[in-house]
Amino acid sequence: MQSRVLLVSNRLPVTLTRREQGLEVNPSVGGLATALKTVHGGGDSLWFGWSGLVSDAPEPEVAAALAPHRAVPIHITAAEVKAYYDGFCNGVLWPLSHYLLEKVQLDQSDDWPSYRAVNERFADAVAAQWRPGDLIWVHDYHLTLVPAMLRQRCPGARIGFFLHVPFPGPEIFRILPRRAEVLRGLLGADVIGFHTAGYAYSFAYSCSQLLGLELTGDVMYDDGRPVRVAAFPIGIDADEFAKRAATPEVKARVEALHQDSQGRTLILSVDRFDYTKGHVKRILAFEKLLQLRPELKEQLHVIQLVVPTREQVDAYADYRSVVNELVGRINGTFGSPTHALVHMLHRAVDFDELCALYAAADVMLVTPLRDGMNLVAKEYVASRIDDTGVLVLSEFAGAATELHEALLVNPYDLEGMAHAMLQAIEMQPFEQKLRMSGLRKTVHAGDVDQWARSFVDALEQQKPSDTQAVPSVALEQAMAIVTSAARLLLVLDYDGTLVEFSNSPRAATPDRELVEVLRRLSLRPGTSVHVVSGRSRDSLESFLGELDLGLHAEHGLWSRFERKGEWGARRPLPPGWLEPVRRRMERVVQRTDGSVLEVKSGALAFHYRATEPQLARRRLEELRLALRSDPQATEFEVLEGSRVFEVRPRGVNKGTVLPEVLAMAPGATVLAIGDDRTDESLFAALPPGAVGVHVGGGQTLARYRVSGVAAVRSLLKRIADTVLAAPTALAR
Ligand code: GDG
Repeated sequence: MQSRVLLVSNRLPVTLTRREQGLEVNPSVGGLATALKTVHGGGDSLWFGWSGLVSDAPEPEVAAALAPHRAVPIHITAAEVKAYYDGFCNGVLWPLSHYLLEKVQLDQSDDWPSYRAVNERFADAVAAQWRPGDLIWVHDYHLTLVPAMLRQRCPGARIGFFLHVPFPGPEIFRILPRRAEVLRGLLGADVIGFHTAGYAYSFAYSCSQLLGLELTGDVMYDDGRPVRVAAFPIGIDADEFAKRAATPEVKARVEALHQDSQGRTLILSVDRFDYTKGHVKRILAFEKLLQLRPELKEQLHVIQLVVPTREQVDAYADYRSVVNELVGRINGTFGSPTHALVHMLHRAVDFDELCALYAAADVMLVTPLRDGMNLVAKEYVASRIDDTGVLVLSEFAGAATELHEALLVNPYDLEGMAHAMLQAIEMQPFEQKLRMSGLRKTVHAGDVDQWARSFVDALEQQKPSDTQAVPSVALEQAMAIVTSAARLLLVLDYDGTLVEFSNSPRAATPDRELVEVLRRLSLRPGTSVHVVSGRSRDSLESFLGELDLGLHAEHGLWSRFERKGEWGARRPLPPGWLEPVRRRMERVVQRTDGSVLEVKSGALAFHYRATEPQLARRRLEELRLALRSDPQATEFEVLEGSRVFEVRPRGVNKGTVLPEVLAMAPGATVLAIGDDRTDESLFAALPPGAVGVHVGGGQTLARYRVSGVAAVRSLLKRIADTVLAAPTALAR
């Protein structure tokens, strides 16, 4: 890690408390502070976050108390604790990320404005300290808007975001009314990290479904800027747990715990007292086990360490009373005056005590209903230095994707869980060893240093986007030539260039702003405007037919050179292969939700913008294979554009239009703009000196690049606004 890192998270690694004698500073409890120890430990980093104190304005003494910890406080008001923290973070995003829809509180109108305001405050504070070369690493669901806010404030910054909770399935995420803002906020980052590939996939899917963005490999282009979306499973400081477990102090505590258990099997769970952690189902499953095997009540000793959390949020209070009642019921039914079966410890313990509990427990139950990763599972494994013990792990914890040798359970299946508990209790030492040694290897190999390093490396490697790499000065110079040219020929693609993509090709109609700029350009002296599109004649005619433009449909198969002019074809039509291929593609569309077949006179386009990406991938494979072996395959070619799979006559491409339109405007300066693979043939056919502009990211033959439709329109407006002082009469 070479660069200075600015860490940004809701809470700081230290917590302040007001005492009579002044401010007291204590380390914050929780995984994040430990996880980022290597990044914040020795180096030249700064950490931005809330100190835990409530205040209406920044307080200089708070900043002074935190300065030695290289921590920068973000003040939070009492109203914001309610609306931002308890409300939108923990009343909406937290339950939604954990699939607990009945707990999602969407009825508080202040929550979102407060969430946005606090995110703004974070972004302002970070931007004030950011220097070129710094890396910014934002953490978790409290701050999803910060990356985009920072991108606005420091456009050249390298920004990473890591989500510690699950990214829910797209159909769950869609419920969030502010879903698009949240996605846009995250997309301000260069690297977005998740615990598992599954969460990364859900995020990418949501971006595709809600914003129309596509993931290629692990990169998504947002307005031309590459955003890497990948899994970086968090680890723990495994060596530290192993080292502590071997100390005489911890060993003595383990011995004492064994004595307390009087030879019984010790079953442990450690979690914040949070409804996602699955206490209720776990206890019910345990009750089932006792009903199944009542004799076990004498042989077992259960310790549940429940760490107080979010005590102000209503849903938590209800949850706590349900759990406490259940434990009372079990102890009442199965316990005896001398042996309370289930012990609840309602407090945090110190690190040695935690290691001792891990090292003493014969069985560890980690059974959350959903969990981003779950560090407790990994900590238990790292503490089992003699390779004994059994981990029972929920398949809905991110850790389950790595810890294959655990006994995986579905926490909603009480009977299944009861059986897994029994299997764990009865597991023979040789099997324990086999499983635990495998788990320990995994946990040590992917420890927290490796996690932090791999994320920071990914961020450091992220090159500035192509958009930024192309010097805007160069495009400026080219535009100066374009706007001052006596004769100007504009050759423009339509979808993705002049208008944004929409789920149905029919819906991408030109808006008033576009019609107006094209009209002004068409009237501009010395200027000819041609739109070259993959669309059909009817579609172009209905969208732009009233304007005095050259229109070229089906990638140049058809052309109309002036308003109300006749359309002429460059090839005889229809081609013989069209009908059988159309029937085949129609059958595919019938079986593919969200897809549309566009039938043109000489081409067929399978649009799958609204199709579930994996299904689309399967259908494309099927089509590719089928068409490759078509008897008339030499007559047509397949062109894959942005969520469109097009079959068209071989040798017809947008570039074939150019010689004709150039002949009609001899000596003109050419400006060609396009976003898609189909526009590359246009760029390839440009004469020397022409200005080719590619819209968005990815490889291109064009010499210049702009970020998106809005940027194209602003170029076109500039041309329309620049009317030459002494226009020459020109052939148009
Ligand atoms: C979020 C995600 C993800 C607990 N009790 C005591 C104590 N702890 C420590 C544990 C562990 C941490 O707190 C809890 O981490 P988890 O991962 O289990 O759960 P969350 O707090 O929900 O964390 C989660 C994590 O972020 C990291 O990305 O894994 O999925 O929900 O480190 O040891 N520590 C001490 N005494 C206690 O009594 N000292």
